[in-house]
Amino acid sequence: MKTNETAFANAVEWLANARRVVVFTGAGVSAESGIPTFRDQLSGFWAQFDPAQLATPTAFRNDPALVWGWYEWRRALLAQAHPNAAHVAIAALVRHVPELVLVTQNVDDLHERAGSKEVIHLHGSLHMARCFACARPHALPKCPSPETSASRLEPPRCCHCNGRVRPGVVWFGEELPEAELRSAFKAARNADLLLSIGTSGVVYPAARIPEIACEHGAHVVHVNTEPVDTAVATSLTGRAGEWLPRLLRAAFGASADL
Ligand code: BJW
Ligand code: ZN
Repeated sequence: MKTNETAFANAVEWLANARRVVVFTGAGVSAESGIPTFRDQLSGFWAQFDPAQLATPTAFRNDPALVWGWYEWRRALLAQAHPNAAHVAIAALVRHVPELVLVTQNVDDLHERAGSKEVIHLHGSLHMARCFACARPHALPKCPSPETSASRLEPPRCCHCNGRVRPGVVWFGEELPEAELRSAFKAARNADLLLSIGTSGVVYPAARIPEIACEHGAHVVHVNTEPVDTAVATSLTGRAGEWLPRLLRAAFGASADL
């Protein structure tokens, strides 16, 4: 693997000359905003809860109050969170490259709150809910302040069919939104630079996006607190909130406008 210095110099040059950039983000981009990631050993959601118990349609069928309570707790946590320096740098990047496509696996709205427009959400949103039975959308009330831990909560009922309301996110075994996935794959095929920020890259089909970009000749740069072991991509090891502003300033100088 290349050192951070060499990797950084390469990343700066690629970014400064890039025409079509894809930024692909995962839970790590929101970690510095206080939103737990999924798979970090100490703080990740999965360290406390078994994902198979919470992020599947079967889990919701078996114990809707457990699942709804967990998502409401996360929604409350998000309401108190703010975009961090990584979200801000990504939002600023659009002013410096001819084409930028932002694709996120996250169900939070921190990219939008930092100023990014047209964010492709592959795994849905915490703010969209729908009926588990008839799929009609359901408006969510303002969320309560977060308790110290998630607690059980009965989901609301659909006003059309009285079915249970479920979170508008993509669970394991469910299809990703077709148009969003198609747009993301297309952008990856056309990219000359792909920045993969704060994702473990283990969940498919989203994890295909950096692979596709690489297969089509793009430079791929991973920014992650853990070293990303890859022969073909470049890896910047450390926090996204530190690397991204540095990268923009080095590529675009004072006009980086962060
Ligand atoms: C920092 C940092 C800092 C920390 N700075 N970095 C091929 C092979 C094997 C299995 C499959 C396959 N294709 C499909 C599957 C099955 C499955 C899957 O991928 N399983 C694998 C886990 C094995 N995929 C699916 O089921 C998908 N659906 C599907 O394939 O449907 C097919 C179908 C076809 C026809 C009919 C029906 C179906 C759906 C996947 C949905 C994923 N959903 C979740 C939950 C969303 C809702 C919610 O939020 O609760 O999405 S799971 C969870 O993982 C969430 C995330 O978006 C996703 C990715 O996680 P992410 O973002 O990478 O987070 P972490 O925690 O893993 O990583 C964080 C990283 O940040 C770490 O690396 C840290 O080091 C780093 N970090 N702080 C920089 N400050
Ligand atoms: Zn309904």
